[in-house]
Amino acid sequence: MIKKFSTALLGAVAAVGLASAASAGTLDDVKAKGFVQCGSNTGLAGFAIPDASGNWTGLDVDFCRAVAAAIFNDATKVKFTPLSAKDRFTALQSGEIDLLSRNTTWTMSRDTSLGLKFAGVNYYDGQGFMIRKSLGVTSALQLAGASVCTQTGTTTELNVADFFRANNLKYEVVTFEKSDEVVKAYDAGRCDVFTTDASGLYAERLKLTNPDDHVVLPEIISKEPLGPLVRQGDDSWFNVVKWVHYAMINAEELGLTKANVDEKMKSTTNPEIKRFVGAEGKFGEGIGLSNAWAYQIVKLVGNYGESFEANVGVNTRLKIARGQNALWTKGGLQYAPPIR
Ligand SMILES: N[C@@H](CCC(=O)N[C@@H](CS)C(=O)NCC(=O)O)C(=O)O
Repeated sequence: MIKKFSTALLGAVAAVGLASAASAGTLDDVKAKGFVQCGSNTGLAGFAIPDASGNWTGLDVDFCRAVAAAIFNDATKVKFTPLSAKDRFTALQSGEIDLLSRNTTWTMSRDTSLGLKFAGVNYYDGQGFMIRKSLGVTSALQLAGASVCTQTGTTTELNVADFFRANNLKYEVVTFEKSDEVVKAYDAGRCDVFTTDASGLYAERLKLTNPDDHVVLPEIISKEPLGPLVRQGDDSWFNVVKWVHYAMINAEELGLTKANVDEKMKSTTNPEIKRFVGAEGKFGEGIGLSNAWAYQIVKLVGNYGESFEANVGVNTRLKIARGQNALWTKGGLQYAPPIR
């Protein structure tokens, strides 16, 4: 009994020690250094890509900008660290970045055993297959014996193994560490199939010599909820990141856009909008920010739908429909708890 008690006590002491080591105040650090260090993709059209002068754009980039807008009232206070699939988690664990916003799938093991924590889903995705039209294949179930190109350190690798095993199909996998190597290998005909998240297929297809010679098969073989993540043990920072995501979704639901937020703020009698823009309540102060935090996000970056349409939507080169990423009020999955 005594032994049990002392072990439990030791455990509690250890836990307190661990909590104080891990609860390093990222928000205070970010405020002190004056910018957010955001882990991003090395270059994925529509999601995170730098132009020739080093200006980053994309849905995942906008998320980092929204965090900066909420904290600094300045969406440019972000620095990007391009990370491969393999290196992304270590960069976050080591403190090299403040958050990771890079087409990363929320899975149980990533959420529970890496010392990291997902803050939301900014893109509901699933894994698909692309092949040459000339192969005449119309379903992934006809891929017996195919060679498949994928990237190391991704859920893609794991799902493809599951899919072929579950359907009792033989295949050969060709893995690369860099996404450009995967695309080049597929383009050069080193493999029959290119597989990744459907969003990645839309984006990477643009890099192929003749994009129109390729087709995406109808099967979506997995759930890939993609979202930003932070280190475990820093709940204040987790709350900031999580609520920036929810603010972008709530803004869309409330009809607040970059263009109309100033006017709506003045004319509205809607209490939800008043809370959102900080005219009522102290919601920003509650998470260590100014009460205009959410207004700043919309004014400087836009709502979730605006960011989606500008970066990956039907009028962009990627031409992606809202689908599961529509708001819950429009038949999609994007839903945010209320600000109140
Ligand atoms: N969502 C999957 C796949 C993410 C992933 O890394 N996809 C590749 C292929 S589209 C990519 O973005 N590569 C770009 C890079 O390594 O910078 C995961 O989290 O494992």
